[in-house]
Amino acid sequence: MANRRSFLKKSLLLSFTAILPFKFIRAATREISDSNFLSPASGPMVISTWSHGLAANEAAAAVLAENGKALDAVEKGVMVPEADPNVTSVGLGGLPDADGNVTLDACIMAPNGKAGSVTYLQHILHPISVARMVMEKTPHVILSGEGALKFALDNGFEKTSLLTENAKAQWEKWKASGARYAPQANWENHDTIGLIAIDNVGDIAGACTTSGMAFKHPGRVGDSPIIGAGLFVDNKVGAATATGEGEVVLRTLGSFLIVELMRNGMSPQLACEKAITRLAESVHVHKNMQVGYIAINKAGEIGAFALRSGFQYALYQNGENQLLNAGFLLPWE
Ligand code: SD4
Repeated sequence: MANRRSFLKKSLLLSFTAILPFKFIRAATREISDSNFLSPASGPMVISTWSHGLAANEAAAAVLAENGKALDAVEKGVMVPEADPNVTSVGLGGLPDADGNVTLDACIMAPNGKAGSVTYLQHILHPISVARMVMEKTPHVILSGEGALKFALDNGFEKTSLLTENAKAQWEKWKASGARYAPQANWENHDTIGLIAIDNVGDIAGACTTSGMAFKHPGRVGDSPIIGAGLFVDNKVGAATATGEGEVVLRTLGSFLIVELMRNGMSPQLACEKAITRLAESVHVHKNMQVGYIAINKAGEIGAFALRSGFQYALYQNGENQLLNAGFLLPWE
């Protein structure tokens, strides 16, 4: 009954807003958005995907401890796995595409709603910083491939070899096996980093960076650099970020969906669960498919959920940094 009443209230407001000028529309929609009534988080927080998120959280938290901004914190945070050769799914040391080239996707989103992204970028150690520069120095949101590389080089970034001996050996083994590309998203400690931070003034920013799926088709771009798919931030509501098989995150626009569900009053946990169930209902779920989401709302409540078991996330709060297991929808077959 209560649901029906709030649905009617929303419908009435929405049909009414169709004839109102913009200023009034904003006031009306604010009225029906429960999450706007949450009081802001007390103290800084950082949440990120997988166990490599622990070190990333530490770096982000160090920025926040100096009263730094959420935007600086998320960039500094994800730069840690980007530079770590032992993380084989992000930046340096990332597993290459089918041709043996390491190609990187990254995006960043600021509390003011601005966003920057690079896709299919090669030879640059910190794609997240190039994405930030796209946001801050250009009128664009996404730069891709050769154009993104040219932009980076023109702006002082240097070319680096990103293919480590280990990644090269894994690629050679894969090639020698004659295997065709098949998505395998749940390799322990081998996945995208998505990181969200809330700073001391309660502002929210997010960053997401990856080398994408190992041995992917050359030219392939995943969900991670696509605003609304791999990451979405709305400073009034909250933020969400994704890891796992990018194609299905792209087709269901998971991070945007989660933030919209939170805008309509859903908790981050329920919103992550809803996004996973929606995905499982709307795509063909194959036996190696994994997708994980994390989310946070303006009040600092968090959510995490995955399609399958094994998804872990790192949470930094009240000076404590811990690795947690997310709930999941389906067992591995
Ligand atoms: C992609 N979502 O490129 C990324 C890869 C990933 O766990 O997150 N793997 O599709």
